[in-house]
Amino acid sequence: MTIYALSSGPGISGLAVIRVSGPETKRIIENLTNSPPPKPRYATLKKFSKINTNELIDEGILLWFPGPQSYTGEDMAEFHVHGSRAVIEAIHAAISKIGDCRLAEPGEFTKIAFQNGKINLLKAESISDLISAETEMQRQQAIKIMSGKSLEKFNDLRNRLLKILSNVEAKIDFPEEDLPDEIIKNIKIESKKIKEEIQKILSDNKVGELIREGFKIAIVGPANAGKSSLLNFLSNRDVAIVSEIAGTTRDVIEVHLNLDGYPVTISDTAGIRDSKDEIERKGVKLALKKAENSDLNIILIEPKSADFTGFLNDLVNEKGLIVVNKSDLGIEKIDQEIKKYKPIYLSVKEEKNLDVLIKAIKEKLKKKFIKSDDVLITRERHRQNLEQCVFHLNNFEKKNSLEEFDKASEDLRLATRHLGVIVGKVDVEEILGSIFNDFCIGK
Ligand SMILES: Nc1nc2c(ncn2[C@@H]2O[C@H](COP(=O)(O)OP(=O)(O)OP(=O)(O)O)[C@@H](O)[C@H]2O)c(=O)[nH]1
Ligand SMILES: [Mg+2]
Repeated sequence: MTIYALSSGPGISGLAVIRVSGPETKRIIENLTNSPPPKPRYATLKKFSKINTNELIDEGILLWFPGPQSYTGEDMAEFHVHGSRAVIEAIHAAISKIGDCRLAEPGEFTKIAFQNGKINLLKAESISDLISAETEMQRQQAIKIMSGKSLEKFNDLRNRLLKILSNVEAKIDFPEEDLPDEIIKNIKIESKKIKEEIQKILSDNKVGELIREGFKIAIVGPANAGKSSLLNFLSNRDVAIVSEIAGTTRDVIEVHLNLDGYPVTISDTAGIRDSKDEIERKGVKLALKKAENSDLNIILIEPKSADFTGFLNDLVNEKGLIVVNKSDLGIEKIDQEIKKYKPIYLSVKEEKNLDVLIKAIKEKLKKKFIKSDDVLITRERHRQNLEQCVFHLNNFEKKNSLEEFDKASEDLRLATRHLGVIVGKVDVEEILGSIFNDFCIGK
């Protein structure tokens, strides 16, 4: 099957790139250009016409990549045309008329590249991360992983485990031959060393995942405190409805921001109060869930609703930043209890002290994003497999290797397998779906 898709972004643009991969690529080129494929990997100006009628669609650049020297390893072509919807649709329609061609699924080009051994799984993931990078930090991380930084490490650990495994299996295959004590001792030392290296990789405060997914900030607090006003200010546009009616926001509204290079996701949430309205009650539930799963909570209150009993009390912890909005209305009446927390006094309306709030947020970010060149984990998937690997190595250590060689080798095999899953060296069909579905079409 040959696949095709728009690889450049949607919407009107100067140029659009339509990518094709598969055995029919050559025929597509011949049919659309009425000529044989141009010199491989050379940009060639061509006229693209409708099939059968020969009516000109557009003029543009054609690139022909005969397999296996292509991104996917199959025959591939790129049509660079003018970026209007009509041109793109006409090219798509022309290609679709050729048998055995269909629109690509999200991430399918990269999936084929992986299946054809052109790239490993870590590289595939980092390509996806690079495509969706919104900040410099995210770009740097993606390119680091892409260039093989973590692949090398995981491969090295895996190869060392395989070596131990082969020693243990030799003992099973030739039980009458005694393994020298030296080797048995070394097996234990080396497996412990590997385990400790993995544990070190795991103790990274999840910085890699934080950079990839963005630092999660939730704005929570009582109804009408000015949460949506604050989100609008921070994102510099009107994303959320602001009104004097308490209970305006129901759904969680999320905005991705680049805060001095730090990737953050800010969520505005429903004001927390007892409500008879079922929809509002659902919104409050979502708000509390957001607060629970966030990295930082801006607890926004206003002077008159500064009551720290109930839910607010639960939110005051080390990831909570207490902020009193509407300070323009006077802060004299504020409770001593609240003053104790040294809140930030804000006025979104008069744009007062917002710089103090931003500075406080950045302080928190700095602590979390302690720059570490050792970060190798960027996804939960990597973490889980490494944890599983440690689990099996622990089991291995507990076994008396002299008497339980069979079971011990199974522990090692499982530990090795988990490292293999990270880089894609085992049967990974079941995890492929979840990885490549994150891509957009055309990648
Ligand atoms: N005086 C004053 N009014 C403000 C300030 N910030 C917001 N407001 C007003 O407070 C009202 C509520 O603002 P919102 O941003 O909708 O409040 P909210 O916390 O999102 O409210 P819910 O979504 O209902 O929970 C609006 O009328 C705002 O204009 C401020 O700093 N000072
Ligand atoms: Mg609101």
